[in-house]
Amino acid sequence: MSKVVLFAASLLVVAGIASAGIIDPCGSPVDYTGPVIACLFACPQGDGQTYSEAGFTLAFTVNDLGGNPIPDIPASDFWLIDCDPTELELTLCAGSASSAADSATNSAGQTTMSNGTLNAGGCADGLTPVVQGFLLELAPQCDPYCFDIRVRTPDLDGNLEINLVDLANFSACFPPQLYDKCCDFDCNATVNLQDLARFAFHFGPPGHKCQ
Ligand SMILES: [Ca+2]
Ligand SMILES: [Ca+2]
Repeated sequence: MSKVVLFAASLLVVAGIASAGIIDPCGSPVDYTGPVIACLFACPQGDGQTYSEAGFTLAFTVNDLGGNPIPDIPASDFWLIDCDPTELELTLCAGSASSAADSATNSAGQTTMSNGTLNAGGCADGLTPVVQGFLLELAPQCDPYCFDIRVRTPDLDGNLEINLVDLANFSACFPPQLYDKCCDFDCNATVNLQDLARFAFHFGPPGHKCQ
């Protein structure tokens, strides 16, 4: 073997070591199971719906840049963010601590999100899963996933507390006022007594806040 070939071979070994354990965001598929458009009712206090109560589950397989599964990623290293914060805005309690996977990844690099809640205020029309800061991407085009999960919360101004400002905002979208999708907590295209009941349950004082 020539010196050049040996050098190239050692470079490949080093590159292999360097890529081991580094998440490949485009090589780590996420399977969504649920309705075509899901509706998740969330609250900063964390007493909104679980993902399974909203009818959906996300199943993760996390691989490294060499295509090998990454085990033992802590559940708390998974979270969800707003796909499109330009139109609507979701506010997360303590950022990445606002949501988590059900468990650490297993030996196949797999875990799910189904039992947890999203502890957040504001409003969103889609969610992107994040693992250790990497936005996971749909192959082969490698654009971040944006799952059609509508997030509705009684914290209408997104300051992470349900108070009189939110009551005023909710009153401003309750009939006969104009429809506002962020006040439609069950995403059934109307704001009615069911939505009011949900608002009332989460309304302060003492207020529902991040824990
Ligand atoms: Ca608020
Ligand atoms: Ca409604």
